[in-house]
Amino acid sequence: MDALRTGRVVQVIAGFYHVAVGPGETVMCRARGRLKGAASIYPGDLVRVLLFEDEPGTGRVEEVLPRASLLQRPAVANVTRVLVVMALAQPRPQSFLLDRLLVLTHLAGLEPLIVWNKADLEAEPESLALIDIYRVPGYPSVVVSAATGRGMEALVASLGDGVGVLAGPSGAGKSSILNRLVPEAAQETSTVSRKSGRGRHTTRSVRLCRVGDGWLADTPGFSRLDLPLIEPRELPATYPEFAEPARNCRYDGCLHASEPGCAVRDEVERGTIPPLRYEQYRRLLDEVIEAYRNRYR
Ligand SMILES: Nc1nc2c(ncn2[C@@H]2O[C@H](COP(=O)(O)OP(=O)(O)OP(=O)(O)O)[C@@H](O)[C@H]2O)c(=O)[nH]1
Ligand SMILES: [Mg+2]
Ligand SMILES: [Zn+2]
Repeated sequence: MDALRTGRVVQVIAGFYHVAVGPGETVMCRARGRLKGAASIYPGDLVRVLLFEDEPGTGRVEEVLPRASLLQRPAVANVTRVLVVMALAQPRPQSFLLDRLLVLTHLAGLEPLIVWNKADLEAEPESLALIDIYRVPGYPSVVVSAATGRGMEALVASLGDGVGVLAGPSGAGKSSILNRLVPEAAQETSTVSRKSGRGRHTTRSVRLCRVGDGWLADTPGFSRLDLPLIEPRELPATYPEFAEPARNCRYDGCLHASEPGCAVRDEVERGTIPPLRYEQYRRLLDEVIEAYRNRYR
């Protein structure tokens, strides 16, 4: 009798679904006819799989269990945490890019973990100061080094039994962190890039790696990041440290820009909200307002 099991889709390649059905046990599956179609099953999905006993290691996806969330770019289902990786040095951390990533994470309804990497290197004082500036309730953070292994337990602990994706600029050390945690992943990555060389495949498929009790996926880095089109009033809600003071702003829907009686600005003056965070918020707000104004163009 063929057995039905629940598993986690860890990779999707050319119509084949690699499904982890037990510790170290992955089966290659096709999907049942009615589930077919490019967009119906994603890495991170929990699925019911029929294991073919006469062909060990293979099976068929019978059903996709209800999905808690679907992250776009990279398309990963059921993500519970976005690990936003920034190097403390080489390259220097980019706090405005970090803000964008944090806003995007919030808009996707997901929890971030700020990962300050390359702690083994000497960093500039302004870079190190960011660790404190971003110590905001709702933004847990860890200081790590993929080179030495420092801080890796904390990172794994924050993942728990959930699904995490590594996000961040190119060169921050996302792949290095994953390789540190999952040495087998390193081998595969290096073979792939050696083989494909310069004419690299742009559509690299996402793969979830087992990390502790959870799953972690690498993503390609970037140097710029646009926010989706949102209404300006949606932006302040993505800043956790604004939530409390915003209740005391004189006007409902205060954008904490130049409105009179803005309690968020009071906190900035008092120093409880770091000026850098606020100034960058204003820059991002201007950008959002501008994009919103031009939305029909
Ligand atoms: N000293 C030091 N170097 C690191 C550390 N982590 C990564 N690196 C180096 O930084 C460079 C970039 O690391 P990657 O892991 O490729 O960075 P990435 O974020 O995956 O970059 P993309 O794939 O381009 O997005 C490599 O030369 C790594 O060896 C670290 O903790 N300490
Ligand atoms: Mg990488
Ligand atoms: Zn305000």
